[in-house]
Amino acid sequence: MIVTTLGDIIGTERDVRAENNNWVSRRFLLRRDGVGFSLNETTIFAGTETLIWYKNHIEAVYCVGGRGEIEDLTTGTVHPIADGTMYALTGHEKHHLRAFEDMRMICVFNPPLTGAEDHDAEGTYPLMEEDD
Ligand code: 9YT
Repeated sequence: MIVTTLGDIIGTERDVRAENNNWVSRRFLLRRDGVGFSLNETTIFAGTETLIWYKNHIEAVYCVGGRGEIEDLTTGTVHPIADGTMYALTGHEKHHLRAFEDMRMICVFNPPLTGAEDHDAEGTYPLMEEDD
């Protein structure tokens, strides 16, 4: 059994801040934990817009606080996000994520993140061969 608190993660290598300062991701479960997916709590900061395109991963996101929207760039559809909204990028949809307030998001990735992934210019995470 793995039992962890947010306080255990803050300030460690599992506490990853985007280079563009749009978000911070606290990575509770990573590939090395061996459960087959990764689990993060991400805060998307108010006033930010982030381009994301997970070509190599499926991500499911459950919002537990704050307000924003996701624009599916494959269709142009904009979906509001608030506490209680879930979205799953089942088609690797390229999207814009906009936060009107700080949004707390619980994020699951398959395949699991390995450690320190940050978005590249396209908003993609590489498929890592080795754990960080
Ligand atoms: C919701 C989302 O995709 N935010 C970007 C960060 C990502 N969830 C992560 O690495 O935790």
